[in-house]
Formats: sequence, structure tokens, C-alpha cells
Amino acid sequence: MSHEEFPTDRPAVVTCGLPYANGDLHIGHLRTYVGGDVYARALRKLGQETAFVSGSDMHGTPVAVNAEQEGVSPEAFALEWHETYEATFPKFGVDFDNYGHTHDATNVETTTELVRTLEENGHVYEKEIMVAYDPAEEQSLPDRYVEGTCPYCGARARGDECDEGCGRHLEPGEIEDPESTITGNPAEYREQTHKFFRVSDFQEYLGEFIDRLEGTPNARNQPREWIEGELRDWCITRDMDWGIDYPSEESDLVLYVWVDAPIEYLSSTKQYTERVGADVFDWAEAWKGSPDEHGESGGEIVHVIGRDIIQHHTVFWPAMLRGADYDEPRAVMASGFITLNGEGFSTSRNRAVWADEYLDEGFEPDLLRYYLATNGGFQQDVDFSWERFRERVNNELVGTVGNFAYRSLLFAYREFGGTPDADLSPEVRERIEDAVDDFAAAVNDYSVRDAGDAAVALAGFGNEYIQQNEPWNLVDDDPERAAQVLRDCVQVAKAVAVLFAPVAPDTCERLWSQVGGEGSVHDVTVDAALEAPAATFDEPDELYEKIPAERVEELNAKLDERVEAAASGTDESEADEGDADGDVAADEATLDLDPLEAERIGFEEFESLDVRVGEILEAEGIEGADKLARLVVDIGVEERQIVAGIKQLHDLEALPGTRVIVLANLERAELFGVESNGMVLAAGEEADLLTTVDDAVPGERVR
Ligand code: B3M
Ligand code: ZN
Repeated sequence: MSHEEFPTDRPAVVTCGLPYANGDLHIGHLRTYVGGDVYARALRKLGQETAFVSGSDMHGTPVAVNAEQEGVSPEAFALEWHETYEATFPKFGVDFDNYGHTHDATNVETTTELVRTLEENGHVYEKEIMVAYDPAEEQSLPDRYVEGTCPYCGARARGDECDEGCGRHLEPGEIEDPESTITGNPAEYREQTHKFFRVSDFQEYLGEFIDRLEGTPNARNQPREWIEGELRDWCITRDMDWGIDYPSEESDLVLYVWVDAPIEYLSSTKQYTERVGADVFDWAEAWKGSPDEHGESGGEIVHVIGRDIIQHHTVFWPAMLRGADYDEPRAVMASGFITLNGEGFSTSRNRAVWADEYLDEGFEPDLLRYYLATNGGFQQDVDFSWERFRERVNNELVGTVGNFAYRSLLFAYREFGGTPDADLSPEVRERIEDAVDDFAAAVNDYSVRDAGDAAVALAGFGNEYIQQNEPWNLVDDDPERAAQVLRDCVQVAKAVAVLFAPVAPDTCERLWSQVGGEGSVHDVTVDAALEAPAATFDEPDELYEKIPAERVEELNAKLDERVEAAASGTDESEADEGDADGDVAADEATLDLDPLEAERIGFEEFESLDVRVGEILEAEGIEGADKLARLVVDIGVEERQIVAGIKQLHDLEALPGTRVIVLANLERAELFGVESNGMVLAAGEEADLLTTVDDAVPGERVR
């Protein structure tokens, strides 16, 4: 990769995909925003100058169709949702430096200018095309006003995207068997003149760009198929009223929403500069830096998006930027979707945990942030359940981070009134340095999960350290040693406050002040992790509270009730599914079998899975856990202890001797206090164990 490691001396811009201003936010939507926020904060921790921007997506049929259903103007409708989002994000600690919207003056102006530049540079042309038309309504049917069959995969699709099938962007006129979503009637095709962006001008450029692009592997690999194939030109106008006018006197079309939406990334950065001054953050340096000096990018632009909009961000958008003389993005991080108890979120069926609801239940934002940021790799799909939420809060936040911080600081406070006067021991210094290195590596690897894990693992170390050294037994006999141990612990607590702050900004701010930190933990960099803590501090209080099991039952019951009420009271087919990431998964809920992943992975990615034949040697239930069993599996090269959720599904006594397939390089995990070192593969609800049919011996690789 051709990019310098973070931190660089160029300004970074982290953006989040713009939510369509058309409906309530649920926690599925929040994944991208929390991920982006954690990433922006983590960059700043490394000392990288960073602006974090986004805005609401006001235009297009996703807004117009919903506004029409409500009987209000698209502008009033979108503005109301925009204001709701603007107020909601900060409640989850998602702290944009600027949050604008695509209909504001800055974006209208920036869009108009950019499209003019594309025209001047010869990348736009006019063409007559057939567009869907509803004769009864006498109106054109752009995008979501029409539905039909995807010409590529045959799935039911919307006018501009195959949202339930192959995920492709569809051009006007492409959809087969078009039907008007206004009247339900078959649509006609009529000829109309539209503007096209000649994406094909950028084929060679995009081929090079994608080699340079960093980010999550899905965003780097998936576009190759499109870029290496035939690049089709892109229709950038629509025949509707709501949108930004196409900038030419003769045209009464508006721009396609996907033209002005990403331009909001630029506009929002501009607004930030207007507010704080170019000496604090210069948007032009970030977006139009000097390509001569810096290769193709002046600044470090990182787009954080849902995985359903990779094509827009890795093909159309970089081509637009290039065509209008802007710099290119450095990285795209594309998140997986979120399911709820193993099934898709469904806004129409009220099968969701709403953003407001979460807060109304009295949970702190940091808990959800932690869950969303670290429950899986960013590009992986993540399941949310209240049970798992409780487990992670109780075990990791309360049990590891909170417990370590509280007992260390309370003890140091009681015995020494603050940080004991001793030097940090070399062992602990080294452990903190390692955590900082892990954190920096995670940021450079675009892994928000690993950044969070670096901090939690450090707290885990702190817990073991205090447990092993038992300073409470030392105070009387060996006060110097006690002072030493606690000095180390306070330093670890301070380092945890610094490194965990991107994931848990509120609680780490508290922890920071508990160790006597000055100012805000959000204003310091990772260097502060090793700076001496204050000599005195106040009595600490606990950072996190345990969630009792009854709360989970209560929350699940509420969810069930709501889903039932919605099922009896609404017509699903009429209700809208919402739009931002997280919602495509909603459609999966109606199927018995998961649909095939639309996204392909490279052979290299497959090769990175170390899958082995194994043989079960021992199997026993784990006490206190309903579903978990502890297995010892011979995988040829070694024996592994693996925890599997098969206790009730298999006769454990009969398992020894069974051949199984093991994912050997899955990271270690602890379940019910038992370490699990790998995963035994199984199919379906009944955990049908995978095996071999012939004589493959333990240790052989599965390919
Ligand atoms: N408004 C929402 C989505 O398709 C869309 C994103 C725009 S990002 C420039 O997820
Ligand atoms: Zn398709």
C-alpha cells in the first residue's frame, strides 16, 4: 500500500454515510456512526489532525416517497428528520465536527460547482433513454417509484438498486417488468433526454485507485469485479421536483440523489472550516491538497459506510472527485449489517431496538457503543440480543474494565490518598507500551474492534496483576511493595482511560478525572498513557453497573409484544423498510434460509481461515451454562480446548471419537470463565456437526 502510516502530517477527514432523512433510527443504523466516531477519535488519539463530518441525505425518492405517504412536502418532512438525527447522534457520543444536510446552501453550491466542473472537463454528455412512466398519474417513475425484476439476478428490485438480490446499482430503464409504486400499475417506458457522467473515462484510473485504496477488505475487493469489467456510464439526472436543480438553463431535471449526497462530505468539511477557521482545519488542504507532493491524496479521507453502498463510494464517487479535480479517498470502511436475535431488523414490523428506546431504558451510550464497536470485525455482520448485551456489559465492562479501575483506585485512594510515590515498574511500562502499539496497529488496520480490544485487554492485564500481587496483603508487611504495585495499577487505569476513550467516551472521561487527569481525556493523545498520574485524587466510584437477568426478560418481552402488535395492526407490504444500512437484513427475516451473501470474497481471504480436521477427545457440559460444552479436540498439531454451544443438542458422552471440522485460527475467547481456543463448525439450529466422510486425519487442512 502506498500510504504512510497514521499519524501523518496531513489533515484527515472521517465521514459517515449520510442517513436518508426519512424515518426513525434504530441501533442497526448506529453501527456505522459509532464505528466512524470511534475511528475518528482513535485517529486523534494518535495525534492525527482529524475532522469528523456527515449530514442528512435529504433528496431522492427515499425521502420523496415517504413524504408523499405522510402527505407533507419533502422539504418539511426531511428537515424534521434531519433535526431529529442531529439531536440523536450526540446522545450516543457520536460527536460530528459538522453535521449538515444535502439541501443546505453550502451543498447546493458545492454540488452545482462540481457538476459544472465535470461538464467543463468533458465528462458529461446527453443521451435519450427510455424511462419508466405511469400513464395514469402522468408522471415519470424514477428510482423507488418503480419496482420490477433485476436484469442481472432476477430478484425483485427497486428502480435504482437490486436491494434484495445482487446489490447492483440499476440504471434508469434497466429494470424489467416495471410497476409503478404509486398506482401498482404496469409502467410504460417513454423516451427522455438525460445527462450522463462518463464513468468509462476513469476505467484506468479506477484500476490504479483500487490498488491504493485502504480500509476493510470488502471495500477493497468487491469493486474489482465492477472496475475490471465494462464500466457503464451513469445517469445523473432525474425527472422529479425534489432535489438540486441540474445546473443548466435548458434543463428542468434535478440531479440524482447519489450525486449530491457524497458531495455533502465536502460541503460538511467546508462548513467546519468556516466555523473554526482554516488555521484550525483547512478543508481545501484535505480535499484539494497538492497531488504532486502527496501522491493522489492531499488529505487522508476515510469513508465509513454500510456495505450496501460500496459501489457508490469506490466507483462513482472517486471518479467524480477525479473528474472535478479533487483528491481521492484513502480508505473505505464498510460495515456489516446487524441482526436482532439472529433475524433481520424490520422497521415495518417494529422488530427493532430504536435509538430513543435504548436511551429511555436508561442505558448509557457507552454500553451500546462498546457492543457495536467490538462484538465483531467491522465488516462482519453482528447480532444484537439483550442477553448478549447483558453478558458483555457484565463480564467485560463491569467485570474487567470497571472492576479493575474501581478496586485499584479505591485501594490507592484509601491507603495513599492518590498515586503512591514510586517509579513505574519496567514490566508494567512495557505492557502499556504494547497496548499503545496494538491500538496504533488497529487504527492502521481500520479495525475499531481491535482498537477497543487493546484497551480491554490492558484492563484484563491490570486485573490479573492486582490479583496476583495482592497489595491488600502487602500494606502492613511490605508497604513499599504495596506502593509499587498500586503505582503500577493507577498507571494502567490511566492508560485504559486514554485508550478506551474512543469507544467509551463518557465513562473514560470519568475514569480520567478519577485518576486526577486534567482537562478532558479527549484532548490528550496516547502519550498520556505513560505520563505520571496525579499524586492525589478523590475517592472513585464505579464506572459501570451490572444488568440483572430480569431486565433482559423484561426487554425481550417488550420487544415480542411490540412485534405482535405491529403484526396485528399493520399491513407489512405498505410500510417502508427505512433505508440506511441495517435494513437490507430486514428482508431476510421473512425467509427460512438466509439468502446467499451478495458479496464475494477473494481466495486469499478464504486461505486466511485455518480450518482443520479434528477429533473430539473429551466432551463435558459447563456447569451453570445451559448450552455450553467444553470439548477437547485433537487437531493433529496439538490438542485444543474449545467451548461449543451444543450441550443440549448432543449426547456429550457419545461424542469422543467423532471427527469434526475446526476453525483453528479464531481468536481465543472466554465463555463462562472457560477459555475457548478455536471453533467447532456446525450447521443450523440443531448444531449438526460437520465431519469428513473418508479418512482425512486430524490436523489435515480443509480447502
Ligand atoms: N443516504 C443511505 C444508504 O444508502 C444513503 C447514503 C448516502 S452516503 C453519501 O445507506
Ligand atoms: Zn440483482
